Amino acid sequence: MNRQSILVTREIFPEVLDKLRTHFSVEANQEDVAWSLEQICERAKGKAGLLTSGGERIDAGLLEQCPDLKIVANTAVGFNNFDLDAMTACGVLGTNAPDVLTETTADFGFALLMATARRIGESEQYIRAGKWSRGRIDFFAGSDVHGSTLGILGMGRIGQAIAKRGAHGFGMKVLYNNRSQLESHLEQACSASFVSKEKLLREADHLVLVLPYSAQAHHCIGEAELSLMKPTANLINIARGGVVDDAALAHALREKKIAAAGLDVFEGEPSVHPDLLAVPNIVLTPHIASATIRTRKAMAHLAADNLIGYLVQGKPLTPLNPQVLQRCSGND
Ligand code: 8YV
Repeated sequence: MNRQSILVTREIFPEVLDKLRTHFSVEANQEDVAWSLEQICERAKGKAGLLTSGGERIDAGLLEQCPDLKIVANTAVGFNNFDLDAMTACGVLGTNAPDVLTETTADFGFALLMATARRIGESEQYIRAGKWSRGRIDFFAGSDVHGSTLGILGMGRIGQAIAKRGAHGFGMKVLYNNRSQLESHLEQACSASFVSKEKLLREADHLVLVLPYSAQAHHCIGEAELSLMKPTANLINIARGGVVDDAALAHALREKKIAAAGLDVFEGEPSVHPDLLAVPNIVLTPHIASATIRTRKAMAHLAADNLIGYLVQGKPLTPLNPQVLQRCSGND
């Protein structure tokens, strides 16, 4: 029997590749070097499925060149690399990797919040630079986390998991803003109150961004929004680069319009705006919020299971555009 062919665009765990190889003929990038879009396009020709890491743009241009493509499985919960309308129009299913990373990512959001509030990055660099002699009374004094006001912009699964940590672990007052207000049992579970975006900006001591990227969310934190925040406030971004105007943020940090920032995601990553690198009151990490071995394995297995589920059994686990499935079964 002719096996269907799939392409794995980025390095992945060998056990996941082995699982895929029991069902498919697999071409895989196992080098620690990302393929360019042109290389992906060339290699995707004739493939029925792609397993992507989350940064590869899947748009009409690629789809046009790959008429055999049936599914693209992202190893990420975010899927702003997909032009989902174009995929649906071409009958290509998109899947993401939700749930398995929720708690791990929330842990990291909280770690970044604490590192930012307590100036852990700056003080570590100070020691490494051999500068430590003695400390004044306000030596690396930061801001309290316990008992403060936690603001969350984007109250999906990860936002709610961060809210629970804040409310139940640190006695924080939790405010949130989201496209829509949560049902009251969900609000109660994380002791969170829905407020306007303006009130959130004005009242948060620690503002965590967890909203999905979309054209509407582009630069939803820019100069105007930063100017509403408290001068003592901290901003944490674990959402997506582009949600924050990085140049405006660097300016606000330099001018001490806000106290500090913790960033895991950047506009144009892996490049980082040079002005952000020049300010001290910032903690920077390279898009690792979901990166524990257990969770990254679970994400990769879920993406692989989506490919197997759809191409072999006709049942993907986490489809993003189920219209494609209905269309397929309608055609049978
Ligand atoms: C990374 C994420 O994109 O799931 C997401 O949306 O941002 C992260 O988990 C993922 O690690 C890419 O492989």
